Amino acid sequence: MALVEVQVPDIGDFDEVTVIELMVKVGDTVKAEQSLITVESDKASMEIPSSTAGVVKEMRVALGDKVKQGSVVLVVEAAGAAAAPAAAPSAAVSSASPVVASEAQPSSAAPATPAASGPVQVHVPDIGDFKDVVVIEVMVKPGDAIKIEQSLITVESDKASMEIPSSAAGVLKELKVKVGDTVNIGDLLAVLEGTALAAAPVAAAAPVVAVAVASAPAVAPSPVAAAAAAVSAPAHAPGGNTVGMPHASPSVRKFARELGVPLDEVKGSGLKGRITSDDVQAFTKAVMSGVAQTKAQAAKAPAASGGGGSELGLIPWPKVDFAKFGPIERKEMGRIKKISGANLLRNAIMIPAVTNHDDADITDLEAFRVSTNKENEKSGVKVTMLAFLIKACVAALKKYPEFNSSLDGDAIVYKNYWHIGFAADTPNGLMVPVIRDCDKKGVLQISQEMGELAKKARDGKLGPAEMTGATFTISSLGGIGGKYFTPIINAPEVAILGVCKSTMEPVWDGKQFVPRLMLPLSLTWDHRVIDGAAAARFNAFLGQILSDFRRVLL
Ligand code: CAO
Repeated sequence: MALVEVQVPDIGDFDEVTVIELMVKVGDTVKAEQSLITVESDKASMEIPSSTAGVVKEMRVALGDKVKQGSVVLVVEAAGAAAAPAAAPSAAVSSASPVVASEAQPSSAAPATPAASGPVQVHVPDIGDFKDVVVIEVMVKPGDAIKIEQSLITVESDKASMEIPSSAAGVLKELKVKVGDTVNIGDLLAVLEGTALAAAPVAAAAPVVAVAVASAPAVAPSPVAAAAAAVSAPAHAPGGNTVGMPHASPSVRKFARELGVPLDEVKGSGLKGRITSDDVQAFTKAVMSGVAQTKAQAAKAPAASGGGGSELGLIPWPKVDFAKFGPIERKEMGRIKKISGANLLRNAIMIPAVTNHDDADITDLEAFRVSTNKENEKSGVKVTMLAFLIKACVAALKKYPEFNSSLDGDAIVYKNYWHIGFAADTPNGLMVPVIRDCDKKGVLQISQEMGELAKKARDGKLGPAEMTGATFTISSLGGIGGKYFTPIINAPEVAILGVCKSTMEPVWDGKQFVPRLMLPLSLTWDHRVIDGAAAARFNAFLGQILSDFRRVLL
């Protein structure tokens, strides 16, 4: 198999262009005419296609390199005579010189009426080989004052995108196209109200910035490529045009369109902030995994911000100018707060949740915990009340398995494993690390794992596997204070236990009031799966275990 050097073909007037995107890498199989790199001048960006099919053996250019006609882009091991139309590398180059840049000659079918006043018609100028291009963006609106050469619309074929400039100046009276229309050379685009502004001189009136063409199976250089010698395009730097078009090549735009990705929301990681196909993929993954939202999703889903809500038939969230009432400081919410906010809202709205409050006598357990910690002082592992609670909850979950289940359509899924999540307060927001197989672990091991996971959570180092798979969650505010609260169920779990600070209270023992250390418990449960009697029994059983921990063994 022959090694073929793929070179930069005739790119018209452009002397030296910068490589701004590498679209293939060593080892990739490329098709003839597949785009290999994107280059950019100050006027246009172009995708350079491969002259031959095969496997990329060597890249000869890097990001930021300057290239010109004849520069070797890469070396391809040709896939065979049929796939490599050229007999020799040099011939391959000339056969693959499909670059369309710009052309400056106004089309005879695209006249600009040079009127100083009265209506001025603006037509689609000569756009070379392209037919039935789609309007993908309209950059102006009626009433706008239009300058000569100001871009009016962007059109796109599957190979290139182009901004169509105005051939005259004036106030836009009527726009004859909309997004989604297909247009051809000579089509009427807009009518400008003639003003004192001069109409465009013909030579400067119909420049088209042709952006990026990846394939043109012409054996000879295409006529438009030849016309590129006459480029006099206005300076619409592809990434920095005045209308805020995202900086991306046509193939990336097409890719984004196919996936339904709003390109203006994608952050470009390429040179000069250019959006690459990897960026589009990463954005898609982030949205699919729930890490990010598109603006449209955010507008629909009333996440933690309290916006939206229209789908529930609610009145809109109040919009208040707080600054009117006093000084304010606005801070965007962090990523974790946004994600947990959206989850909490869904869980609060979708689950018919009820909370039962109860108290557990932990006087003896606390005494045992304190003495255990004294004995274990040297081990460095501090036994916490939460670790005892986890163990006690596992016993209650085993006795009342519906609390360790999930709803799946009309079925209840009972889990024969006991992974317990615990809410951890972190500088970035609420996180819920999960301790697995708590039925198989002792209180010491649970305490140790809890300490490690809580530290990881605070350091923002928890992995996804450490936050998933819980069957029941405990949210403890015991170290902070409070009496009772109503925790929100962590779906798809069906119950959560909230714990507050234990306090010494007078408890009637049948003969007298005695001081006992009482722990406030708040159990929230999903009424679709659990009923009130079961919840009361669960709490009572939990209370019994906590007051006499030997019951865990039964
Ligand atoms: N009653 C009284 N004191 C308690 C207690 C309780 N129920 N639970 C813990 N304490 C005490 C501990 O004994 C410890 O005291 P010492 O320092 O004297 O030993 C102190 O409070 C601090 O405990 P801790 O917070 O370090 O340990 P923990 O095991 O109780 O909690 C963790 C660990 C990660 C759950 C906790 O740090 C945390 O983040 N809590 C907040 C959870 C939260 O935000 N929940 C709300 C979710 S809904 O928005």
